[in-house]
Amino acid sequence: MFFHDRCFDGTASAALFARFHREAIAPGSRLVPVGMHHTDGDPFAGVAIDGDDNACVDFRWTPSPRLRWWFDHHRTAFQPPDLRAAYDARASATQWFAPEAPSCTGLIARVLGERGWTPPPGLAEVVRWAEIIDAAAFASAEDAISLATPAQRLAVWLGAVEQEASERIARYIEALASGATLAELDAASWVRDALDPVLAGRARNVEALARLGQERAAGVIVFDLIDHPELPSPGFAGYALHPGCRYVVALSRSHGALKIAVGHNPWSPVPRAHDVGALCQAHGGGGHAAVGGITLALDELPRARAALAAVIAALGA
Ligand SMILES: [Mn+2]
Repeated sequence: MFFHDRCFDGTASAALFARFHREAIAPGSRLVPVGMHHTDGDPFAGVAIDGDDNACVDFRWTPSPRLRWWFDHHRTAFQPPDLRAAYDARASATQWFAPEAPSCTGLIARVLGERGWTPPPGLAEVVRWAEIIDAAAFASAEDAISLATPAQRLAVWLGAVEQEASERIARYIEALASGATLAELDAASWVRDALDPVLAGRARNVEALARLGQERAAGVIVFDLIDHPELPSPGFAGYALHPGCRYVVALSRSHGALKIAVGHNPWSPVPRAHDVGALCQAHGGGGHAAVGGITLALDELPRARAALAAVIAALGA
């Protein structure tokens, strides 16, 4: 199971589809989750697609005939773009692309629901939260950065867990697929040991971020965190700190990579004028119309800085 790593929607999609697969396709099958990241080039190069059955959720399409199941809602799902023609020509009955879907988890739930399969209550709650979190469907930036619910805390944990990250994220997916609730996972010791320090440091981090955000083009707030590896990418906190901004762009060094995160402020009075995912794609990344990212290797700082400057210029134009 290939899934969008460190993402609430990606992991929720993996758990939901694994549950369906186990109930309806191959009873007793063992799930092996493989986290995927948006990078330039082919993210599947050198990746073995060698399960007895193979699925990819909330992540790019690959033309490998070994990939049977596929669900995605990223506009940049086809890279290079001519893969779209190959996907359309195949017309597979087990692959779905819905760029208008608020979340991939919601897309999977809808497709399977139309075929008569409904998830157990714990996973139904995960679907509801994926629809809210992936589409930033919160009333305000303050609501978005609230850590009042297990789902929002787990979304933070997914982005922050460092030690044995792939094992723990695989354990999280398996637990959700097996019926654990978000509240149970939020209370689990193997989640709390990484989550509690993040929650404790959150207020301090927001204060530090408040000092670092700079308006580098009209309505474009930039957080350059290269010299602050202790700080997380601001996420929705960028909009809470700069309520009037149009876009937030952050360059950070985390999880062994350089990352540029780009987002349109969902609560901005000014409508979005750019396709953020397409802009990121032009520099080796990908994403959605309103949110995107570029992941580069740690030794590519000059390239990352050039991409950052180009993104700022494009958004400010
Ligand atoms: Mn998604």
